[in-house]
Amino acid sequence: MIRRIGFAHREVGRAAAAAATTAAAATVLGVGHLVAVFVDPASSPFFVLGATVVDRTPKWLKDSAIRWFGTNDKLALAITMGVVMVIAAALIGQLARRSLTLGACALGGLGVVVALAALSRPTATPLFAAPAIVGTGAGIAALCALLLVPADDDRAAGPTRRGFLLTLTTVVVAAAGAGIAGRVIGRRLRDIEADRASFVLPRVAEPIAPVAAEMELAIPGSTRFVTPAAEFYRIDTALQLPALTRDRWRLRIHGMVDREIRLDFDELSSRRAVESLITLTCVSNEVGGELAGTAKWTGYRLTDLLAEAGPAPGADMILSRSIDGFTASTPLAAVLDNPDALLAVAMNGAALPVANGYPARMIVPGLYGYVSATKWVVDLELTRFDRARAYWTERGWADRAPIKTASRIDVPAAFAKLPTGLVTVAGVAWAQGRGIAAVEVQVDDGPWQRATLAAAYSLDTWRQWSWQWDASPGTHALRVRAIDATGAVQTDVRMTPFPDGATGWHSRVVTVR
Ligand SMILES: Nc1nc2c(c(=O)[nH]1)N[C@H]1C(S)=C(S)[C@@H](COP(=O)(O)O)O[C@H]1N2
Ligand SMILES: [Mo]
Repeated sequence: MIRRIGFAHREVGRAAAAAATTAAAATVLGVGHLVAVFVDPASSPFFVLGATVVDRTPKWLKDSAIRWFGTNDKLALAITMGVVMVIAAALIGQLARRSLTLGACALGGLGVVVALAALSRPTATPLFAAPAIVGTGAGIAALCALLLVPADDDRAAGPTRRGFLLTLTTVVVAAAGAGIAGRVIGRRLRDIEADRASFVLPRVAEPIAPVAAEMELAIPGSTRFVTPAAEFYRIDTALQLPALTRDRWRLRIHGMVDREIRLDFDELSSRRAVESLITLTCVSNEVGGELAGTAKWTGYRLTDLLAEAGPAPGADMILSRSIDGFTASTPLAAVLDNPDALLAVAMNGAALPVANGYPARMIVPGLYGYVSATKWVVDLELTRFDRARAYWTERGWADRAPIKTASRIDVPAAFAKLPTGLVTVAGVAWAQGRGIAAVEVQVDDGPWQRATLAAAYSLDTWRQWSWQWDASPGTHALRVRAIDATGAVQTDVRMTPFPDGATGWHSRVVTVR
């Protein structure tokens, strides 16, 4: 005798339905993350969603997010996304409670949206859809396991609580397990830290001058002349750091050139290595902000690499591209014949940290990072400003972005309470390409007074300054401004970072008693 095996919809309450769909959504993400290990880390549904949100966020919201959360903006995004997903899953739960088919269709629909978003990532291959599709399949299966019971099972309408809770726990543990397994296997497969550890610093034929003692004022609380790699600011659009090992790295130089060039890391390493000490600055740095740092970069002259390709007449832009799809447009003139414009492979005598571009990045003195400092760089296309745009210039930021003169008070701290008498006021000032000639400090509406400058290393590095203040009781405003080596005084006109860098004098209020 043949018995038809059927299933019946399990009757659950609102909360249980929400829990079931949330567990199903977690399955989509967990299983998707595991599958992504074998496709590409960037195809993981969670990162696809995050990266799509980052790229589509309107500029004003992105700026506010950076202002509110600073460098925690990525954590804030992850939490917001998590909350939105739980709410969406709970809503689908109410649908699934009435009709499992409708619930499964809603989940499947979202899966298709994520798969399409994955396919439109800059580095996508057709396989990028796989994690979302497989993950969604697993999510729907989990939902069925939770909301269906065998039809002949008279417990369907009876005391199903224990069975449900057991299945729920199993699904949540399996989803988390898949996600964690994805992370662990992913780390093993692309053990980027092991790759970094085996990096050997290239031998530099002519080392640059060392940093002399007079360049470092060593005032407690004030910025050090060379920024340790671990303290270097980090700004990029990458939610997940690219894990690009040296053996998989390739550089292609193409476009308006006589000969297209392709290099692997070994071939790059056979070129002549050089060093330069450069202060890198982010255009998003607010007046008094911390998004600048100085490091010794080791690498290969961009002008030498470009000469191998032979830029065609008429080319005026290098469009550099990162493995993660980020692009920057650098004026060719800023690089040609500039011995300090580098394809850098090391920072302060060690391999670049992964967050700062391992295994290779661009460094061009005098230009804000978004138009010059592409990390994880794999492609240089020679083109023209009237033909191409880059990640941020497409979003309204300036095409040409030389770094503006800036000065900053590091000590005393904002709103510090100080004893009457001698107080050391100190900080840094930069005007890459021009050099700092003087720094002046003003207390309240008093006269501008010259600070003492540390010795200059080069025009392209910041300079420390300090000033002894005979502080009298009361609340005072300290203000700083720099004068560059062309004689231009730093402007007091307040400008926002958008579209080409903030201006204005940095000031701090302190109380003396
Ligand atoms: N691939 C990639 N490279 C990038 C960016 C990015 O978002 N992606 N941001 C640029 C910006 S805006 C700056 S200021 C510098 C910052 O470099 P750092 O993180 O090493 O300090 O990197 C540049 N290179
Ligand atoms: Mo930046």
